[in-house]
Amino acid sequence: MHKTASISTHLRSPFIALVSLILLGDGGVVLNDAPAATSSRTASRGAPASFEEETPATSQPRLPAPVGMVWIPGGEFTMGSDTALARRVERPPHRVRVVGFWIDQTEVTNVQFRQFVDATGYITVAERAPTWEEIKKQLPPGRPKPPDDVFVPASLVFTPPDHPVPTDNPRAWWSWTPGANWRHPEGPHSDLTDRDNHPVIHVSWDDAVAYANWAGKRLPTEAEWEFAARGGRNRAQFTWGNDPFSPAAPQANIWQGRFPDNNTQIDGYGRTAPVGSFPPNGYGLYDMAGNVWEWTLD
Ligand SMILES: [Ca+2]
Ligand SMILES: [Ca+2]
Repeated sequence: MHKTASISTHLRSPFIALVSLILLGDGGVVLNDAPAATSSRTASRGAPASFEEETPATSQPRLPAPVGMVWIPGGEFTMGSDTALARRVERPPHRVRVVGFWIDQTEVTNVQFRQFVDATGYITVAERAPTWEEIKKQLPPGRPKPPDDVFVPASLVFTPPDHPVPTDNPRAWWSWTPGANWRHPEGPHSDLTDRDNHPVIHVSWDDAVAYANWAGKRLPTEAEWEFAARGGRNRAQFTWGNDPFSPAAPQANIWQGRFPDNNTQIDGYGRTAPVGSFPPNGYGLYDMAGNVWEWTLD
C-alpha cells in the first residue's frame, strides 16, 4: 500500500486503492495509505523565508529494515503546491516537518490483502450491504429512503464512455456496480486471475486501517506520505523530478489520451499495473505517482 500519486491532474487514476505502510522507529508500527490523488505534489515557490530550504534527517531507524519497507529519514519540506497543476486542496504550499518512519516500498497487493482476509475473515465495506441508518447520516435531513436495490453490496467501477464528455461530472465514468469489490474489480464477472501482484482496489479507508492494524503498521499521514513521495526532491514537480511525462520511457502508470473516453495506454496499462512496474523514486518507493490512489491516515 502506499503510494501514489503525485502528479497532478494527469493522474486520473480510476482506481481506488490503497495503502502504504509505515512502521515507526521502535516497534510502533504504522502503516499508511493515502488517497492518492492527492496529487500534485508539485513543488513550488513561496516557502517562508524564515525556514531553511530543507533540513536533513531528524532521526535514524532503530530496527533492521522490515521486509518490504524503506526507511524515510524525515525532515522539513514544502508540502503542497501552487503551480498550475496543483489542485486547490494542495494550496498554499507550506513548510512541514515529519520524523523518520518506515513505509512500504509498494502499494498493497492482492496477495498481501488476501493473506489478511484469510487470516482474519475480514469482510470489506464493499462486500457489505449498506443500511438505511448508515446512508441517512450522509444525506441532507428529510431526504426520502432510496429504493431497495440501493441496499446491496456494491462499489464504483471505472466505466469509460464511448464518446467525449465534460470532465466536471464523474458520474459519466464511475458506475455504481453491485458485486464489485476487491475480489471482483470490474464486477461479479471479473476476478483476480493474473493480478496477484497488482494493487488491491475497492478498499475503503476503514478496510485500509484494518489491514494496517493486522500487519502491525498504520497508514501514513498525508504529510508523511507526501514527504516520502517526493523522494528527497524538495519542490520538484513530479515524483521523478521536473521532466514531463515521457512516452518513450514512461515514469508512471497514468492516463494518456483524452480523459475519460480514449486511453491510448502509451505506458502499457489501461487499468492497474503490477506494483513496481515503473522506476522507483529517490527513496526507492514505487508508484508514488500513478497506478492507484492511496489512503492516508488523515
Ligand atoms: Ca500509487
Ligand atoms: Ca496507464
